[in-house]
Amino acid sequence: PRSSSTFYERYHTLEEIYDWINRTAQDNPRTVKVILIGSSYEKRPLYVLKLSFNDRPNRKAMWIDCGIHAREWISPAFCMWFVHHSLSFYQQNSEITRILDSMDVYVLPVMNPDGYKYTWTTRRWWRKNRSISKSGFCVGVDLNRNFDVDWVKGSSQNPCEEINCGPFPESEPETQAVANFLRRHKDTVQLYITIHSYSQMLIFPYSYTFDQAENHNDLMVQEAAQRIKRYYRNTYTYGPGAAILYPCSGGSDDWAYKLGIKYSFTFELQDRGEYGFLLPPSHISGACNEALLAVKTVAVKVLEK
Ligand code: ING
Ligand code: ZN
Repeated sequence: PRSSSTFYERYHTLEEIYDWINRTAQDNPRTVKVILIGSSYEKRPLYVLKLSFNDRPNRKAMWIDCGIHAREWISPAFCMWFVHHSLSFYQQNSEITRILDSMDVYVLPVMNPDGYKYTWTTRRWWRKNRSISKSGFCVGVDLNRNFDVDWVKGSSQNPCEEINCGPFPESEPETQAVANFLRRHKDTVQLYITIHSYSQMLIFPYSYTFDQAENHNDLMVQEAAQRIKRYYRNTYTYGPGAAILYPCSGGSDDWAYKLGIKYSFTFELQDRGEYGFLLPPSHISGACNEALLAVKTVAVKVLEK
């Protein structure tokens, strides 16, 4: 058997993640702040950690959200891994130092706390949030179909379905909280990353149309995929969502892009289907390290622009 795993190599309950958020801020009072950006349908807080390593004015910023989809447990685990790595390797690792010296980083570890909780207590395969439809008959909106971009095309208005886009754009409090925060910070946020699983893909706009993004060539992150291949021997595909996955509207990355955040990505972490959403804890470190390499690669690229 393997030697015992660390805190970051395990999956955590929602309560453990909330405790970790508070502890992380308490232990790093000069660099980490907790921002309450809203609350979920069931009134759980949506906390963002702001990492800020100096207070130069007009700093750039990047945003990472995790846990839009409840069953993708590697996603919140990645946000925790990323924060831990940033705090541990600032001034040790050159890339993370460079990034944190020039950018504030906003991290939302669990965008869908109600759904996440539900996967721990009741149904491991739950994807959506937990809002009750008007008819009262079905539960849950797919938050990654609820953003206000070409809303309803390629999704479903049936609340009983897995990819239900909700009754209207931004109908869900979780979507509103994120969209409002990004609207308020769009002048500084230059990079938007949302973490999903699984399939090992680095996706960028557009997903709602086959049109090419105006800075398509800048978004082609072959360098990130190549580095993952070289260091971790794992294959990630990359390209616009509509072309490499499936066309669909209401996604957060397309919405952030159209808001004006010109570097906008959906990263789909491990694996490629062997374990799928049930990625074993022993794979957390590998999955997170390679995703971290991709995040660092695109962040440095944004700084160089
Ligand atoms: N995949 C994403 C989904 O919401 C996606 C793919 C990316 C859709 C970008 C829209 C925009 O279906 C997973 N695994 O959730
Ligand atoms: Zn997802």
